Amino acid sequence: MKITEVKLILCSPSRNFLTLKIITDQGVYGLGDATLNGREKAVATYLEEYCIPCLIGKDPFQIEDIWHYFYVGAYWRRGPVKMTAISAIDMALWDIKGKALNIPVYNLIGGKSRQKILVYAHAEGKDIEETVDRVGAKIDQGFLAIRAQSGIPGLEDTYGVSRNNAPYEPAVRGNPKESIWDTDKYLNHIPRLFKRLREVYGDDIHLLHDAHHRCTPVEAARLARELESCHLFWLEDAVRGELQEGYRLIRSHSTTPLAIGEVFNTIYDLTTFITEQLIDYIRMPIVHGGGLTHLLKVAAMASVYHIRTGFHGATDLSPVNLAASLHFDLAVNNFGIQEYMPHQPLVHEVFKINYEYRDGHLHIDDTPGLGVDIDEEVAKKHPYQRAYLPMNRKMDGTVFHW
Ligand code: CS2
Ligand code: MG
Repeated sequence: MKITEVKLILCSPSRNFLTLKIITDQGVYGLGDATLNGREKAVATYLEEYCIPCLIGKDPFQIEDIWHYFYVGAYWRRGPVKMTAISAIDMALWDIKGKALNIPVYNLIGGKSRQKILVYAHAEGKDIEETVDRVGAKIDQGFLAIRAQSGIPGLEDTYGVSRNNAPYEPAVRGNPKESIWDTDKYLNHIPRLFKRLREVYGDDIHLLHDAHHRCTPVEAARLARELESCHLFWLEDAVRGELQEGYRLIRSHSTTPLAIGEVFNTIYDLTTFITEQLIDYIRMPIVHGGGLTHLLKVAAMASVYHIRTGFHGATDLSPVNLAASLHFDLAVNNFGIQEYMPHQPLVHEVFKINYEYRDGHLHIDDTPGLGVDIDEEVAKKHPYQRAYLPMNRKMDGTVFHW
């Protein structure tokens, strides 16, 4: 089997997605998610200029060799653009292999370690009481794990909370939206939110929170310690992760489980986190973390240190990534939880999916390969438009983490 054609499908059914399609001489094709929110065309250019010409003529079954060809062969290492391109190629090759062998991808990577995949939903409100109501609504939908984010008194808006109840889609068309941020207001507010949630819903529901990279280590240590009595499933992105050893301080002050990694793209972003057991869950997703090939190695290393997976699964990661994640989640032993933020209905006019939500879990069928498809004609009806993620400024105007 040989690769004869490679296409990029850039579209925007409610938000931008970039999809790679690798076509072979036997008519079998594979799909890979290549979406990097706010930087889609950077990945498209990387693929068009530097990857696609080298893919033509290759045997798509040689997944491991092709991964290293594009990782080592490029000379320049790591980074979200390069690794998203490699991830998309990797996903598409696993899709081809599964289709050619008539096997769902999970059966190519070890088979089922479980029958269904625990997911967590998002619940957010403008204040504590609205967030409490929104968590209750998710419990009514059968979710067993819920991430709670709320507006912060004194701040006009904050990550994770949509305005006027619209579906939360942070990337906005036009220049980056700038918001005002104040960490002190945030740190005073969040413990109140979770103490209230435990008062209302008790201890059984898994509660999660995303600090979204905005604390310093000592601020995160304070927050994690104050949240200990609320027994969170995890506190996510407590501190930005470039300084891995920064998590030693949090770890020394609290037993609140910690998750990180959605902005990471290789194992090298995680080696200290893993070997010093500074975290409990790895969020680095298939679409940005080097594909199934790399994440299998990451999960294997993590398993030695009692660390589980908790893949990123926001709406800016496409249904192709979610399907690939679900195959992975089914198979690996040290699976923790999968983020599930349902895509808008319009997205499913473009992407045909083989998974569904039931009773707090996602279920994927045995369609060979990844099991998803893309309708290129419908995709053409939703052209790409540049969109940026927001950014924050502190009260004094200093640029800060969103
Ligand atoms: C968030 C994301 O889902 C999460 O945990 O951190 O919504 C993140 O803000 C977006 O994926 C950024 O594109
Ligand atoms: Mg996050």
